[in-house]
Amino acid sequence: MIKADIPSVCLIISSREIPQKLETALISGIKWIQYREKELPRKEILKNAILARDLTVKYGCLLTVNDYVDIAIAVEADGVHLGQEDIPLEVAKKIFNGIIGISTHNLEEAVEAEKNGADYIGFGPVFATKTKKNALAPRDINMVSFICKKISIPVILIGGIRGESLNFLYEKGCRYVAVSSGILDGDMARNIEEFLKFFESVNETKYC
Ligand code: 3NM
Repeated sequence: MIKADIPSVCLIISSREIPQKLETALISGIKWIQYREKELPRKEILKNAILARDLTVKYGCLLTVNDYVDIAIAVEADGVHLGQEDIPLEVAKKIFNGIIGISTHNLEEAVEAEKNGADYIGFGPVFATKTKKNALAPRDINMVSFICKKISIPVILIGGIRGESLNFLYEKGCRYVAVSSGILDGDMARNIEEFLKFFESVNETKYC
């Protein structure tokens, strides 16, 4: 996996968004979906992951599954996203041949994930979020910036990111974001356009 293969914008959805909001997002041009479900039994998660896989294939979009390597394998997802409490990266690598991302919240975790061969890291929360239960406090922005520059695999910033945050975050070194409420709340098509256009324009003019 090389940096250029990962889309700049990942939309995080739960089961509530499957299938209607998911399809709206796909029609609006989203190229990376993470399916993240913390509440339902695994059987239900599997059913929804199958639906999400069918739709994402139809629209040529990457699908990563949060937490569950077995479900990612079963639905032939492109990737799996693992938290610090999930099965270790080395074990996931043995059984899953796809993109593996790791959630990180400090420099130590970020360096460790890169060293162990993660394809990308998530880093956050950058801002306050209501989407994640028991989220940590927003990370120091200088630390966010340092991580974006120090880590050489893609650093996907997460937590409370909205369209209007993008200029600020870009200046701090951000090249990838994972977003839930900042896209799902309000006019999804308009929000997605704002996110995609931002990264299109910076990739054309400033990215090196
Ligand atoms: N993980 P929103 S913050 C799923 O800090 C998740 O690791 C986070 O949703 C972390 O864009 C977060 O609505 C929530 O804030 C992202």
